Amino acid sequence: RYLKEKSVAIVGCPFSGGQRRSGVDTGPNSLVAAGLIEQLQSLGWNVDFEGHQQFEGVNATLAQDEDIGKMKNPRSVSSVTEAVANTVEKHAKAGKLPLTLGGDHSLALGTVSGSLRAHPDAALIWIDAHADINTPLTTPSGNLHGCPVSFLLGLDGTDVEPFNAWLPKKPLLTPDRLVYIGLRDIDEGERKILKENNIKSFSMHHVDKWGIGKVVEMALDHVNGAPGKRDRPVHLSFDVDALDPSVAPSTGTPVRGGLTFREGHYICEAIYETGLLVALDLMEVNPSLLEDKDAKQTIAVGCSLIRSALGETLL
Ligand code: 4U7
Ligand code: MN
Ligand code: MN
Ligand code: MN
Repeated sequence: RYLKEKSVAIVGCPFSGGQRRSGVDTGPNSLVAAGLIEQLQSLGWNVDFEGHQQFEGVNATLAQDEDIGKMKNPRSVSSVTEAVANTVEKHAKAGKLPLTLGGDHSLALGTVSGSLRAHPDAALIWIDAHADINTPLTTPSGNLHGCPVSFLLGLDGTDVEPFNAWLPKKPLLTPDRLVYIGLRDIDEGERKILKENNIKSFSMHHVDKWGIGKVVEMALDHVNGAPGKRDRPVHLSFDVDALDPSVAPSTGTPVRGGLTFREGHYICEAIYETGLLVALDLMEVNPSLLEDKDAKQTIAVGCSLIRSALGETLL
C-alpha cells in the first residue's frame, strides 16, 4: 500500500564495527552471491542494486577509532549509520522497499532512521534473541550492535558525540510503535529499560506459550494501537540470531532456544501478508564463523527469510 510498485532496493552493508568478530562484513556479498537478486526477480520484484555500500575504508581504520566512554568504534558506527540512513531514506521516498543486508545490527540505527524519515508513523518490529536497547551507559560490552534501539528512542545517555551531530533532538521512534519477538538474552539494564518504557516484548517463552501465529497477531495489534487495526507501515529488522543456532549457526552471538525455521518464516510471511511492509533488514550473518557447511546453511536461510518477507510462501 505504501510502495509505488513491486520495487526493492538492495542496500548491502559490509560493516562489522558494531561488534568485535570479523567476517560479518562479508554477509551482504554472500547473500547476493547465493542468488538473492535472481530469486527476488523471479518473485516478480523489480530489483535495484548498484553494488554494496563502500565501507572498506571505515572497516580498515576500526583499530584507530578510540573508545568514547564505553562505546567501541563510535566514529565508524556513527558515520556508517548516518550514510545508511540517507540511502534508505532516498529509496523509501522513491516508493521502493529498501532491503538492507548486514553487516552487524548497529546498522539498523541507520536503516530505521531512514525509514522513519520517509514514513514518520511507521512501526518497528524487531526479531532478535537480544533487545539491542543498551545505552552508552548500560552497555556491558561497549559493542554498538547491542545499542541501536536506545538511540532510535533517544533514551537517556544517547545524546552523545558523535551521534548527536546527526540524530534528531526529538527522536523519530516512540516506544509504543516498537515490538520485539524472539528475545531470550537480555541484560539487566535492558530489562529495566523495557519495563520503564512499557515496551512490548514477546520472548521465546511467549512464543512457546501462545504459538507464533498468535504472537504475530498480538505484535501487529500492539503497534497499530487496537485489535485488528492494520494501517501503520512496518519496518522489519530481522537479526538472524533470533533463529535457533541449529537453524542459523553462523552468527556472532548465537543463543540456544531460538525460533524454528518455520517460526522465523511465519513471521516474515505474516508481515508480508498485511501489505504494510516498507523496509526489511537481514542482519548478523557471519559466513566466516564455523565450517563452510554452517555458513552455507545460514546464508540459504537468510535468502529464504527475505523471499518469505517479499511474498514467496503465500499461495
Ligand atoms: B545483536 C549484548 F551483552 N546484549 O550489548 C551486548 F549480551 O545485534 C549482546 O542482537 C548484543 O546480535 C547482541 O553486547 C547484539 C551482550
Ligand atoms: Mn541478536
Ligand atoms: Mn541484533
Ligand atoms: Mn549478533
